[in-house]
Order: sequence, then C-alpha cells, then structure tokens
Amino acid sequence: MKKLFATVAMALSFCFSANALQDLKLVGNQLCTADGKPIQLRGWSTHGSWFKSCYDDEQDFAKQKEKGANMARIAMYINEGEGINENWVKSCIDFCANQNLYCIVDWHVLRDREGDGSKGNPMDMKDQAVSFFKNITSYVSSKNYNHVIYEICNEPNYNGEGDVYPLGIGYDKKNNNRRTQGVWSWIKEYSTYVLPVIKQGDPDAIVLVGTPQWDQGLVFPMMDPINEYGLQVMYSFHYYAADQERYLGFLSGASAFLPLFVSEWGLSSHTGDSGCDTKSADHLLEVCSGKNLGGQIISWANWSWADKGETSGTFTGGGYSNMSFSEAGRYICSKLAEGDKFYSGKSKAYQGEAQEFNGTEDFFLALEKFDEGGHGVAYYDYEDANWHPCYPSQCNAGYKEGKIDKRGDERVDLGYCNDKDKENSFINLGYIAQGEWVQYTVNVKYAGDYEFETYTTDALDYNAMAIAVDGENGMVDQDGNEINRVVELQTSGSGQIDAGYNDWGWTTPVCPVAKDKKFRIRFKTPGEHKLAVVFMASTSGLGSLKIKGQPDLGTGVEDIEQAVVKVWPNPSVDGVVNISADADAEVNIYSMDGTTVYTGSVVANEAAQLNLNLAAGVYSVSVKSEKGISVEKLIVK
Ligand code: IDC
Repeated sequence: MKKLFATVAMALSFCFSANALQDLKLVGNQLCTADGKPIQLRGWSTHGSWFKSCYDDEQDFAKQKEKGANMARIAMYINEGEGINENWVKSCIDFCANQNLYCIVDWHVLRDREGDGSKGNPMDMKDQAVSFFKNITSYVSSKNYNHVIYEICNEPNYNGEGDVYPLGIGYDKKNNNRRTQGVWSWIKEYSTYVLPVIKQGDPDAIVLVGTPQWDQGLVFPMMDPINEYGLQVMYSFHYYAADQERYLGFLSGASAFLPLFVSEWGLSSHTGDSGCDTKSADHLLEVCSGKNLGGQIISWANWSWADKGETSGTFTGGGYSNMSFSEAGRYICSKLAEGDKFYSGKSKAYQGEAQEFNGTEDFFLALEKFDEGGHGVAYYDYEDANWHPCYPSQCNAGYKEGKIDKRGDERVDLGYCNDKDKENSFINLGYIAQGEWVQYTVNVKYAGDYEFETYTTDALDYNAMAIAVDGENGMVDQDGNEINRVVELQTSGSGQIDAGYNDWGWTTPVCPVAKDKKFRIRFKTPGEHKLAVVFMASTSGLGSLKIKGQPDLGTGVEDIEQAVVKVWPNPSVDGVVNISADADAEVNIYSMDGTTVYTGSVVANEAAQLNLNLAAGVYSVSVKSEKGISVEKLIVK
C-alpha cells in the first residue's frame, strides 16, 4: 500500500515538476542525488543588484548553463543596492528551473567593513529574513520545485573581528578573546527563527549555514553543530584565492566532520579586486574534487557573474554584452568545461606497515610514521612559510633546522620534544598552523571506544584538535555519543601560558563546550584504520598521542571477542530494520549528532524487527553485551 502511494506521489511530482533535476540529499557528509550518487554543483554567483542586467533574463542563465554550470547562486544583498527583492529572486528561481540549474538563494549578510558602524549580526534583520524565507519556500513548494537550496546568512560577522589568531577558535587564552565564538552563537540564535520556517515551507530542503570569520570558522559547527530542525544542513566555506590559501586546510580537514559547500570563492584577494591567483584556485578545486581528509566531493559557486571589471568578476568592465571574459572568467569556463573530475586516491601506511594497537596496553602513536601519499592525501601542510601565523620562517621546520633527519622530502614539520635527550624523546609535530592535519595507519586488535591523552607543552595559546577515523569523526563521549568533534588540548606542567615550549607533559584534552565530557576514540571494527589528527587552530606542537589500553571499559576489551551483530537490510528504507546479536544485548541507535533515536534490547540469536520511521541519513547502531560494544553504521534512505 505504501509503495502504491509512493508511486502515485512520484508520478504526480513528475507531472508538476517544471524541471528534470533529481532531488538532492545528504548521505553522511556527502551531497548526493536521490539515487545516492555524489554530485558536485558548480557555477557562478551573481553579484548584487547593481549588475542585474547580467542576470535578469533567462538567457543570462542559459549562458551559464552553456558554459558548463549546473547551479547558479542568487546573491541578494540585504543592506546594499536594491536590498531585499523577492520578485527578482523568484524570477531567478524560475529561470534556473527552466534551464535545469540548481539554484542557491543567498541572504547576503555582509556588514563587516571597518567603520560602517554595524555588527553583521544576522539577528539584526531576522524578522525580514523570516518573512523572506517563508515567502520563498512557499513559492518553491507551490511550484513543486526541487532545485532550490537556501543559504540563510552569507557572512555573519563581528565588525573588525580581527586577524588570523582567533580564527576559527573561541579560546584565544592569552587575550581571552571569544568574539568568533560569539558570532557562532548569533548564527545559532538566528537559525532558531529561520530554519523552522524553511522546514515548514520546504521540508526536504538543503540549507547552507554561514560560519564566523567570513565563512572560514568551520571549527564552530564542528564544536557545536545545528541538528535540531530535521533539515539537511551544510556549512559554507568562502575562499579568495589571492590571499586566503592559508585557510584552505580548514576545508580539507573539516571535510571529514561536516557537509561543506564553497558557496562563494573568487580568484582575487578578499577585496574582490586585486591579484588573480590561478595556482591557489587550482588548489581549492583540487580539495573540492575529493582530495581532502573526508574524501568529500565539495560543490562551489564562483564570485561573480558580473562585468564590474574587478578582478573577481567574470567579465571585463562593461564586457557582458559581448561576452568579454576576464582572466578569472576564462579560468572558470575552462574548469567548468572539464565536467566531473573527482579524486579518489588514498594514503598508504608508511613503508607498508601499520602501527599496532593491541587494545590492552597503552599505544603511542609514532608521529613521524605518517602515511605516504604526500600533501593533500596523507597530510595537509602549508608549503608557504608565510602562511603560518606564528612562525613565518618555518616550513618543514625540524628538517631545515638540521634538528631531525626524518622524511625531509615531506612538508610535515617534525622535531624532537627534547633536543638534548633525543634518545628518550618523542618526535613531535611542530609549527602547527590552522587547518593542518596528518594521517596514520593503525592496526587495531579490538573494536571499541578508547580514552586518550596528548603530550603537550606549556605554550598552547590557540588550539583545537579533532580526530578522524577513516575519514569521519572519530571521537565519542563516555556514553558513546557523538557530542561534538573538537577537543581543546591542555597545557602541561605549570599551566602558565607561554611558560615554555620545552616543557612537555601528558594531559587529557577537554570538550570545549561541555567540560565534564571525556572523549574517546572509537574504532568501529577491528583491523586497519586511518587515524588523523586535525588542527583547527594553530598550536605549538603535539608531542605524542597515547591511546589507552582499556581492559575494563565495559567493553571487556581484554578478552573480547565481540558479539556477532547483524543489521539488515542496510541501507534500510523508512527505518525498517532487523537486528540480531549472538548474545543478549542492549541496543542503542544514535543519529550522527548523538541523539538517541532508539533504545531497546535483543535476545541472543533472535532477530528483532524494528520499524523506526527514521529520517534519511546515517545512524550508528550500538549493541552492548557482555562481549563488549559493537557499532554498526546504518544508512536510512
Ligand atoms: C564585493 C564585491 C564588490 C562590492 C563589495 C561590497 O566584489 O564589488 O563593492 O562586495 O558590496 C565577500 C562577499 C562579497 C564580496 C566579496 C569580494 O560575500 O559580497 O563582494 N567577498 O570582496 N566575502 C569575501 C569576499
């Protein structure tokens, strides 16, 4: 019966739908079409209403399509030019539908200029935003459109927020600077108004949420994501090639933790009008093609389809009518013409040998034995020494300084924690810049959740570390929930900031938003895993990572043989799923944000059929018996 309804509904939607684009959905962090195939949306963003003649006609979008775009972003400045203009946005939505282009409706918050007296807090215009998104979503659903993505705030910001130091991090301890974190709380507050309205008007929508510091502060949604509204939320990252390559690691690293969308990027500097850096642009597109920690294919919109004549613009000044492309415009056309070009390479164990963790004894990750595969695949490490905010002269530092003779052909910065007693010293990762990560291959004897500690110095000003296992978030709390994806490293010894870079010690990282929570690293299965340390802020160094052998974690790691757990069908449809285990067990199912969606139990060797009615997405099924905890991934379509 249900099936029949579905077929009728499909037929109806087919009749009414003005375009032939597939529905979009998130599978884990990946944007996919309805059939589960990853998709990369590519194309241009409009400029503001000043250059409307470049995008007030269907032909304007036909030209973008002809150049290879499959998406267009409609940037509606809310404080400049014509301001809010629903009719224009609606007509652009129609044009895109007719041209089979996906379409982003962008509420273009942009009030970050020094001295303009405003704060860039999206809450300032939340009433207008609520009414705008209400009208637009009801327009979209009245037309039965499926091609519209909502970007709820372009670049929320704190006026004059500052430089790279506090970037992406709420705990600049030295200055007690929490401004960027403040911006995230504005965004979260704003989302409580806008997202329910979108949910009501267009329940299956994909929504892009801006992040602090001109959309580079991805650490905030990693710490504290938005999961409350049953919408498919992705986070925006913005990039201006000529002067922002120093932040590109954020995109590469965060790809393992969040669904990401480069909803705006230009070949120019962040002013929109100087430099034109095609090399740095290549680097961005390489990351977007899937060459990143999460292997995520990331969509992008280039700024901007306009003929203002600025470097970032697609056309020369006044050049639109004769299609006179600028250097940036020609670059984008050539990239769009290439179509899908996805990267799927993987890093390999150093010298073919995984490090071994036997589960019962403490394990010390040998930081110099990072994977092979080079920059972008085995690690992300900035090449240009100037991109390091604290140590501009350092690049592959230990090697260059003659301190260490290991792996000098790689970019990763290695050094000895104790130069004077190298024999008894760990080799550390040093000179860590924002967005850098390093990946290792570890062979794990028993699946389970393990406590860990880090070896750190007294000199930790800015720090925020994440751990990825197999290209996904690898940390859970003591109850097995994914509460957030970032830990704050602790200073060793005296606890005094800047006491010294040579004073190392073991500390337990804390959860920045819930200090009482303890993190664990989760290996879902025994066998070989990729373990990556990801730094979402610059930090002085990581001396070692100790994963604690845990005989009594409740998982019975010492003597486990894990329960044999079966979950089927997987993927499941509508959350109808069978679970069995070869021992009496307690079953918990969590959504990816850690919300418990089911709690129950199974009797040994008896299948339990559950009808969970879950939203499409990825869940983890945790089965706890005297044999330990087994975790299975469940995909619901
Ligand atoms: C710029 C335009 C420029 C305009 C300015 C202010 O290129 O012509 O005068 O806005 O309206 C962003 C913003 C985007 C900026 C762009 C380049 O989202 O609106 O456009 N940029 O400065 N973030 C980072 C860079």
